[in-house]
Amino acid sequence: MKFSKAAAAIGTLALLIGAAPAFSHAKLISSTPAAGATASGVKTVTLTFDDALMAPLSGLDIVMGAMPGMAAMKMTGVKVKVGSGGKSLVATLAKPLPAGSYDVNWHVVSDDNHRITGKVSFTVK
Ligand SMILES: [Cu+2]
Repeated sequence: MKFSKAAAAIGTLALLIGAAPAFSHAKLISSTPAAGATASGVKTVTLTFDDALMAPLSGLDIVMGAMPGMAAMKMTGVKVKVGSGGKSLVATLAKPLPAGSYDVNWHVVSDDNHRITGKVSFTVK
């Protein structure tokens, strides 16, 4: 009798925990260009997450990879905003990215206040 009450309590607790994640940290779902892709004429980079982002605490840098005779270089003139719907970061460049390899280093904060970071790499030809 006691055991089944305890089991019932644990079952209820498990249900509550299972239902709890109203707050969760944001996960990257997709990007344009996609990770590992080779693209051309890239003037916009979009990262799409599964959760609404806090705009003041979310952003990204686009870094052109090192090439013979040239160190890695953070691209300037990049405007970053949270896209309509609140779940994406949209970076707009003044001109299309030159040929090279790129890392997009991103950081986002969503409703659980956790700062999540990651990297998306792609190539421009
Ligand atoms: Cu979190």
